[in-house]
Amino acid sequence: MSVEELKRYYIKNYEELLNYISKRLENIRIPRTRRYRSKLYRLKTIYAKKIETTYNILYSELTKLVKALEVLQRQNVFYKELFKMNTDHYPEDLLRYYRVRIKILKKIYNQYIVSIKSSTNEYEAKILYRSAIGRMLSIIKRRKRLLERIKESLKELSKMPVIRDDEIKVIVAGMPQVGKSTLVSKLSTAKPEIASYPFTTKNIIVGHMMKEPGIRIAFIDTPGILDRPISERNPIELRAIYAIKYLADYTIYLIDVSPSAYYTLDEQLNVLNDVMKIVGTNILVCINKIDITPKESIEKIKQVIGDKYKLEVIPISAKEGYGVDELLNKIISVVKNRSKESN
Ligand SMILES: Nc1nc2c(ncn2[C@@H]2O[C@H](COP(=O)(O)OP(=O)(O)OP(=O)(O)O)[C@@H](O)[C@H]2O)c(=O)[nH]1
Ligand SMILES: [Mg+2]
Repeated sequence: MSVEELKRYYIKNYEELLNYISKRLENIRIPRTRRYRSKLYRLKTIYAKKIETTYNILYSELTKLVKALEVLQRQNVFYKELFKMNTDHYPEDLLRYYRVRIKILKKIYNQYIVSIKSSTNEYEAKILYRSAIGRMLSIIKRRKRLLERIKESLKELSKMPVIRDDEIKVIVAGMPQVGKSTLVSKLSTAKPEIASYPFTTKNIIVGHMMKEPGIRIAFIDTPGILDRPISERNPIELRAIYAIKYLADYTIYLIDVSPSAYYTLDEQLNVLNDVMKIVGTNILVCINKIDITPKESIEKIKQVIGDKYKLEVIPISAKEGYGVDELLNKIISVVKNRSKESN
């Protein structure tokens, strides 16, 4: 059961649904046979058919939505939090809401289908018909903006990588352009896009590594995070923050202090602070791009971070591969200790 399964549920928004329903209603005709000789009877039959068709479409649409939300509800909390970010609601709340809507829809349908059949003149039948369609549609129309957001969010989530609960999740985080994607591609099977402009990576990307049997590590590449308050962060940065918050078993924080670095050390340490507010000291700092960084800078920064944060620092070059084995060994030893502790 994974988020990929959400692909099976294409949710229509209000306008799409309305279009679909009106097309279907247009095609409903009753032949002028003897059976329908009475004009009233003929009209009532058409109205009843249209009410029934509208009901069936709305019912199956709402049922599909409920099923999709049930799939989402079974996923890792990470996806549910992203969904909450996009829609302002957790799947469980919406499940409750839409299950109630289905009940209301049924009630409206049952009520009108009876009264339309017993209506005694054309005018009355028409009024009943219009009111039935209007009331059934209003179930969805009332919160059409919400429906749109649900649709978009489910679509987005269905494209996200699948994260298994049985693997150790190592998040690679940092400001834009520090070399996160380069490192993840070195460490794992993932082939993320690498480029020399910020925000190249817009989604989380997962690559796997199996160094020893039984140890399955997922390296998770994340979008760059800027040095600014959480309320100003864009949805792309928030994906990274949510991955750190809800997925990380361990975090690698990359910094770039090479002469070509995009951001100052202070900015990068501010973001490190933000990340540490989430994961505590469950984090390892890597100074990346040591192939183009002066030795003195590396030593100085190692010391600053060691003193200030009491964190271990490993200098690496993700591109050239320097220090990458050491980093991997470090991660594996942390992971092993962790699984010993939890046994
Ligand atoms: N010299 C050198 N360049 C590197 C190293 N690691 C990454 N780069 C370069 O830095 C640039 C950015 O690398 P990415 O891996 O795309 O950086 P990122 O952190 O994923 O960037 P965003 O996805 O935009 O946040 C690319 O041009 C890389 O080739 C390194 O160790 N040494
Ligand atoms: Mg990247």
